[in-house]
Amino acid sequence: MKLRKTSMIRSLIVAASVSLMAATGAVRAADSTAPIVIPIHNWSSQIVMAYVLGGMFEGMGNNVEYVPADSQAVYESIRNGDVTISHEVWQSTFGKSFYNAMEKGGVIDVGTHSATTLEEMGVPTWVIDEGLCPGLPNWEALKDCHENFTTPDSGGKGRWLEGPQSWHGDLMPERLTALGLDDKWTVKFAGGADALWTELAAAKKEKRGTIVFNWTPNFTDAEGFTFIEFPPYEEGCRIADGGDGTCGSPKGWLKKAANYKFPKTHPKAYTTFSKVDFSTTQIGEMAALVDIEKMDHKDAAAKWLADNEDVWMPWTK
Ligand code: TMO
Repeated sequence: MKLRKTSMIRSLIVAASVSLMAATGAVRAADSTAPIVIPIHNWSSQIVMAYVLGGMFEGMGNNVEYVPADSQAVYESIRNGDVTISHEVWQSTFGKSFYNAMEKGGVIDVGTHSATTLEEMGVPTWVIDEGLCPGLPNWEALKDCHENFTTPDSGGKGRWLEGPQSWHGDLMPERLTALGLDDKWTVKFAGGADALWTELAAAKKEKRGTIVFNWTPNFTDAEGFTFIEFPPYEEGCRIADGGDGTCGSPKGWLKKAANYKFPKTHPKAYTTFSKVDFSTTQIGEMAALVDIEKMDHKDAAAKWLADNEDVWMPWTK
């Protein structure tokens, strides 16, 4: 009886000290001095947020490296450890690459921002107010208004100005064909996001119709931009996923991803990254600092960090 009690107490003590060691181990573990590699893509909020997160990590004593990266191929780079994180995984455009990399192993889901997303063709709202395509935002209105959207390079068809082809490949040309609109409309790809904003400004000045690819959260939320409503998105509806390709984009999520070793190599930075959660307004602000205020991305990030300590400081604790 006595012996039994002693051994019970002993095993309790062992259990307690093991969990104490685990707890202090977790608290004491220092982040590796190896750099946290943050990708830089080709739209403003992503670049500003890269420097916002980098600034937070550096403030915690981490080393940070920024690498320009293709926004689709980056998930393979995260998987093999060349890149550490992705802080703006947009469902419509990158969901497939993200899940493909996760399935191969090496990429983890680090949570979802509060902001919900939409990446879709649309018009500045004044185009609707001016009656340049009666019936918008319903897509069927496009059957009857292409003459108001022709450009010198569009061969008499209405033009959709898509983002860079690196974002969606042939998603939009395939959709035009699937909807039976390709005899009246054609897709041109912008060289970069700036070309979309230049087009919005030019069309407004010339009071001509324009249809461009855009997304929310973005700086354009504040000015009034209306996304076209296509047949609803369903899993597998795109040509690339075996569907008929008529569907629009999902009202989607915005996630964070990381290499699976990040929680081990940089436990503090990982914990901070897991708490990072931006709203539609905050992401729109980051884009606006560059695309409206014309600030350099790094200066915009420094300003955002200075103005929003109450938002991000608690994440680093
Ligand atoms: C990924 N993007 C925000 C450009 O659609």
